[in-house]
Amino acid sequence: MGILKDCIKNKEIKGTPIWFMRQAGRYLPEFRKIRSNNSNFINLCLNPDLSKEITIQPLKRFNLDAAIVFSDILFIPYGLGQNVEFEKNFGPRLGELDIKSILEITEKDILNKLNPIYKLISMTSKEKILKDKDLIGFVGATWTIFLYMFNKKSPRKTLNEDIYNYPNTDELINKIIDVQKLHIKKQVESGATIIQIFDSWAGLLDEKKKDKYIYEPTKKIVEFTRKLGAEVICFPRCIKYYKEYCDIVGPSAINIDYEVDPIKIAENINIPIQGGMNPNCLLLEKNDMLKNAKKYLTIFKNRKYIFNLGHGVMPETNPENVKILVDFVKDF
Ligand code: 1CP
Repeated sequence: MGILKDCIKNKEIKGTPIWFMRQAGRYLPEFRKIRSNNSNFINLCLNPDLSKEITIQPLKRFNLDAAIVFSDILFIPYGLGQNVEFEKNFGPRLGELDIKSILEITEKDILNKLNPIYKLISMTSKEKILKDKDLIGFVGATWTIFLYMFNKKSPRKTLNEDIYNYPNTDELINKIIDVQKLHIKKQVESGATIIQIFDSWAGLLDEKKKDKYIYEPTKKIVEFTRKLGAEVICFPRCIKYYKEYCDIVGPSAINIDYEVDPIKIAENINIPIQGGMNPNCLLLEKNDMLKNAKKYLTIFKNRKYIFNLGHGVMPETNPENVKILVDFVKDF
């Protein structure tokens, strides 16, 4: 456990904790090397030796305060028996949504599929490089998982509204919640100290439906996780109701996207804040990048703030810029 968890728990800490979403991945040549020899992304994630190595790669280069488990939110549909593949230049492609077999699948079957992830977490948590640092486990939020399972591919910018008429919505949502809880419990037992909940497509939901699809399920997951003794960071991306979300869902910390005004967030939300800066800033010339970082650090200087981005690191990012940014935040 490290300063990230201390910051979330409102303890006195020195400096600003920092980590990045997608800190492991295609912008790192050492990742591309492993990836080029492992064309099947699912199998790569389910290989604990390789996924452990990828998880700690960014910590070998940069002075980060946490590692995030190298895995994917789509392991929940995968665990439920829906086929999941990642296609080059297309993204995820999911198979038929066979509701009958999904509702019948047992915990034992699910764990048989997901056990390599817990082995990866357990192995990674024992690495020396993580001493006094946090290991972040994660799940996709119920709405985002339901959306991928229904849509069978990335929705990109538009929602297929037929999702609201899916006949087995309640049963499927309850089943997803069961697997989310199981997956979180196993991650925490294996050594994850913090859980992040990614609701990447929260912004696509018709706001009038947020109680059913976002608040009710996410509140359950957050309460469950906090009872396990882990802290929960929620990232409901591109919503316009962050304050109400925090009040109702009750996460330990909230990650903000880059569309929302950080000044308003600082004024209205009292829990620790994470992220915000546009990942494109890492593609700018050094001084412009740091000017943007300074803006976030200044706005949140009297608050518990975890430096991160408003979405994941872009594949085009120069690792040298990441290093400059991390050192700048650490010296600020
Ligand atoms: O090499 C490749 O082609 C695979 C690219 C890749 C990677 C590196 C995918 C495919 N997933 C991941 C890892 C991943 N995914 C992590 C690892 C840890 C880290 O952050 O370093 C995490 C936390 C995720 C979470 C994830 N997967 C999210 C939530 C965060 C977000 O980006 O909004 C989502 C939506 C996914 C689905 C997914 N996985 C991969 C792709 C291409 C997508 C689709 C994104 C989309 O629909 O646009």
